[in-house]
Amino acid sequence: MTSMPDLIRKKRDGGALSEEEIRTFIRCVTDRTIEECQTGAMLMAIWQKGMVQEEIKTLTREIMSSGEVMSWPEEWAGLVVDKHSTGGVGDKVSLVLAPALAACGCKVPMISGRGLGHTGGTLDKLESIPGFNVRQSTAQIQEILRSVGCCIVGQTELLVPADRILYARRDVTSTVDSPPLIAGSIISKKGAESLYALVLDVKFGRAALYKDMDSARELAQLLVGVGTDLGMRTAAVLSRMDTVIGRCVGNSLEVMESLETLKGKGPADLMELVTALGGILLQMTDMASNELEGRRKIFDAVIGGAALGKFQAMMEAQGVAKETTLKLCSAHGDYHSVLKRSQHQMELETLSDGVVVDVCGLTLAEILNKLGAGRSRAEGLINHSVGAELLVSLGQRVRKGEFWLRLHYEAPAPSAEQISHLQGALVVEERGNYVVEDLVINVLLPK
Ligand code: IUR
Repeated sequence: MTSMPDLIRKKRDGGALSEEEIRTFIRCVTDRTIEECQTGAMLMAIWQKGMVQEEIKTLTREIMSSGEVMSWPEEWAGLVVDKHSTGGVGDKVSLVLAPALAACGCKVPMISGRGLGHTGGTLDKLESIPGFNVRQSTAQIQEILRSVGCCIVGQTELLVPADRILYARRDVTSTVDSPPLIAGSIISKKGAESLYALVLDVKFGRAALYKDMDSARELAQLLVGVGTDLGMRTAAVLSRMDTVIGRCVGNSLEVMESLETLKGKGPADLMELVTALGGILLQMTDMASNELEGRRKIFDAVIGGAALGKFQAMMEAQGVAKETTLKLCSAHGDYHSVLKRSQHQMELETLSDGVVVDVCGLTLAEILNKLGAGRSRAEGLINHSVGAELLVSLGQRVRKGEFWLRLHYEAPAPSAEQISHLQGALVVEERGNYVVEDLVINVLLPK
């Protein structure tokens, strides 16, 4: 058998690893017989030399098989679906899409993540609802899918252990942004959910992992190819991520905005993403004869209230008291008696007259994370009530002194430097001409 230093050397020198060699590497990672420095060296070699398509497919399959692979009742054949997003600011699509798909008859075992870098995490958002338990065993997931149709949970201990180990090592060796490693990590988890169909929301722009559309498209093509190879119908959407999705950023605020959306009062950009991604999944499962019909079904499930009913049932199945879900789901939403509201709010004023031509999502997210909304603070604790509400829209004409942002914060108050940074996120031009750009740019279907 080839030794680990030989395997590392082969990749370091640009060689393609065989199936057997990749299997050996992943087995040694999983049973922890590899030295940590060897894992780091291999990750860096992969980051630098890349992998050919065959290697990436093998890597993904081996990571998937390092733990439990879920199985579903036969009568669910063709119904089990999920979506994955590469991360954004104010991205609450999952909270609306999972119940909307369930309302259309799909089974959605949505395994989500926590915030990463400046991007928010679906699990963190849901944990701002008192009682919501994201830790569910495979048997519990199956039971919730049987009774409700959707759940949003964290990765179980038994699922893809190799990814958990590799992900932690990537984080400390600056090897997160490697396409083969990203594909191996994302698709292995979806493969272990034994999905029939998967849609990927690959974002590009200033607040995304990939800043330009071409590199996002390359990643999307890779993910679609690897997902298809694992036997899932896989499609990808490329979507713009420069500003904020919807109007709210921050965990509790995003839950409120999701509930408003499920009551038919959601922002247009969020609805566009939800219907585009859901429409593709309904088409792939043959529940809709084309994408447009799929979009319409998702739209109706949200606007007609069926998705809200599923969200309420999902919350109860995942531990939230009925009394709480009734307050959240009632027509006028008694949100503040349930979701924690920050001690302090502050409105920021526009500094000049003109047209809003940009609101930088990355700047907002970075400052909010420093104020406690995300995981990047040293203590690592999240303050669910911290966030911001956008009070203006792109293209809107504003007057100097008009409020454009409501900041929700806890003591200590944001510093003058942080406020000035936030003010820099808003771009107002006197004779501004804002051109509305499509949010969803392109759909990649398997070849
Ligand atoms: N999410 C994942 O699950 N894996 C990754 O590598 C990235 C995001 I980047």
